[in-house]
Amino acid sequence: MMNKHQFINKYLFLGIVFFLHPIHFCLAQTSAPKPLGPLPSTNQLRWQQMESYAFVHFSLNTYTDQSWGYGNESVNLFNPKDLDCRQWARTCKEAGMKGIIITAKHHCGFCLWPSKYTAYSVKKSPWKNGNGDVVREMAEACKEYGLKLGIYLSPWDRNNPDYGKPEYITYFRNQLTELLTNYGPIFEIWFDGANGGSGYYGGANETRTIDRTTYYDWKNTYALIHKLQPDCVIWNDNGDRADLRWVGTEAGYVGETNWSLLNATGEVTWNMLHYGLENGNAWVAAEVNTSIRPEWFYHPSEDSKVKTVPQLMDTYYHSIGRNASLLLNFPIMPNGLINERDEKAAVEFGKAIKEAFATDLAKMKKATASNVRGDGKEFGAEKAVDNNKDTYWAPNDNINAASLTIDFGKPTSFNRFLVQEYIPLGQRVKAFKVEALINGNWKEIASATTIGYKRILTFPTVKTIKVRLNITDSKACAAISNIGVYNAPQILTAPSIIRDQSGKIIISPADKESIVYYTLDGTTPNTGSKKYAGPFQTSGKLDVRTIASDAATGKSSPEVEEKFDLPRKDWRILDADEEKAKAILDGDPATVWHQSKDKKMPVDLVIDLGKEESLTGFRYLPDQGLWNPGIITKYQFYISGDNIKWTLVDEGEFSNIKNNPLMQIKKFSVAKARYIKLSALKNTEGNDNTGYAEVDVITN
Ligand code: FUL
Repeated sequence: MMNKHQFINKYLFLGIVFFLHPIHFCLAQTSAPKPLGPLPSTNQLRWQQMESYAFVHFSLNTYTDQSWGYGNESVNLFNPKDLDCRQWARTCKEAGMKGIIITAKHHCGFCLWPSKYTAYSVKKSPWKNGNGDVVREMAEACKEYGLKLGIYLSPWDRNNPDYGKPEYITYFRNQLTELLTNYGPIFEIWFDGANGGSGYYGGANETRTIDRTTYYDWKNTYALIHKLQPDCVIWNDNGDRADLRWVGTEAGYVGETNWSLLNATGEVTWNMLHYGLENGNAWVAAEVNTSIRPEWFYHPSEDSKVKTVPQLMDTYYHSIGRNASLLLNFPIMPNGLINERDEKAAVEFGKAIKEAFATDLAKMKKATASNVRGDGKEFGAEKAVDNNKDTYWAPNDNINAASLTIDFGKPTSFNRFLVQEYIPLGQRVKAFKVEALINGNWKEIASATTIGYKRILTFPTVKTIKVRLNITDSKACAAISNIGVYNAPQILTAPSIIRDQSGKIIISPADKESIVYYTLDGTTPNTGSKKYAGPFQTSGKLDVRTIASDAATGKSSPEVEEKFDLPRKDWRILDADEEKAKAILDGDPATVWHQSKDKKMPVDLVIDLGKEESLTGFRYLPDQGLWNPGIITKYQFYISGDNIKWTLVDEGEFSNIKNNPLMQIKKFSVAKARYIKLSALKNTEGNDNTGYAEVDVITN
């Protein structure tokens, strides 16, 4: 029999032995990696998994062919004869989207719901005799199609007489309350960054300046949202950090390096928006917003400019494939429907995504890793290919470079590599490579920096038995929840078309090996049409349509169409260094001319057309560099017969031109002239720099 002391000693000894036993070490080691840095909230995680959702832009602008309404447009314009929100929802559903954000109120202040607080809404419009509610119909359609509903409520209101005063903030919050209480769950609220400036403001017709970081008192507005809709994520481009961030462009892509981090306070530069901030102290994920057409609102002139499937797939890889979500916009036509071309493109886009990611060649394949955490079971390499987003492969702590090999078991062809971090533990990976085993050697096939929620790399097809994810740098040990390997069908991108100053048409296919066919008579091109054999001379107005075709597969790209007005052969830019200034007539959007900075606004651009023409409008393409200087926002347009006596034929603003530097098309009543003058009154930066990528006229 053991006495009391022997008994205690024995168990103390056994306890120490157990504590020092290797099994116990294993148990300690197999604990999960420690979370690193700022982490996503439950709302941000839920939102991120939605991946793609739609915008619909619909307002009085739809009826005035404008991008931004001034706030004085008549409510009588709003009368969508065939409005069908179910068509919008169906289209988005087929495109694989998970929700729709509706422009309940755009900058003009017109409300798509019968707000109690203003007469500037559907209730005063002829539509359904003032008894309609577009937000309600949208909410019901979303419900029917299993989509979530989001709200765009413009902080800038060009109609409201109180805009700029404290009273407006109460009005804004009252409207927010209506929208967040009467239409069911709202997944996202969108506060546009355009703020203050000229407007109708209840008849004042003036310019009102506000400080968008202080005027709106975001803190209390956020508190209201959290109270009314606790599951709603906030997108805000007005200074105060929200859940989601803009990516600094509306062209449809985020930086290749994309950290879901920013600093909670302080200045946000363009680089921070585009690439995130590696050591930021707040989780602010990226949302890529772009339109299926160049503009946000519907313009009939853009019917031939709907993005093609290859373009939309590029957008997909440059948004969802780069750790962002995709917010794709559909403009609504005056009749209340999405145009059939946009609908078709969206449905084909949905199909193309399904096809590209139909078969995951890595799923359940043999996976091994250079290092596995602890006993190798809980965080083993196989967790990255087990089709379970809640499990992950992780090496030991302090192992910041490690690789994972997938053995297909037989030679396998692929061209897409998808990888996901387990982001509840933070964003950790800084750099990685994808390598294939070719003739016994590891060969790099792609490399990248950040991963985040999802990263997809695209590359020419490779055939191999083994592929390796090689993480070369990580903030702490990686946590990889999923790897997918795919062999997406190749899709041909449409060529681009330009006409130079002399009238030569130049068609450039994206892939030099494809054959280009074109037509000049407005008919649809096919492989029986004229073959492009290099630049060719043209004269007069022209409609060029073209496709690229792959000789080996016989597959063709989507069609692209460009309409050209008169050639600018005899045009001369007056009072300028003509050699340099010619950049604005060469048809090439990439070349640009800036007027010298010593000029004072208004800065004029005077062009001699060589002979009298019958004019009905003009076109201005700003510098295409992102956020480049010299982008004109306010203009006057004059014409003259003799370069002495000038007549003003049009004036106004180029709305939203900084965020979306598209070709600006302005029309006026027909007038004959030999000289034109584009007078810049203001630019995006408030200085005297004026830049032009292209300037053109529209003739009768
Ligand atoms: C921009 C706005 O000014 C545009 O009109 C559009 O609504 C877009 C989504 O955001 O900043």
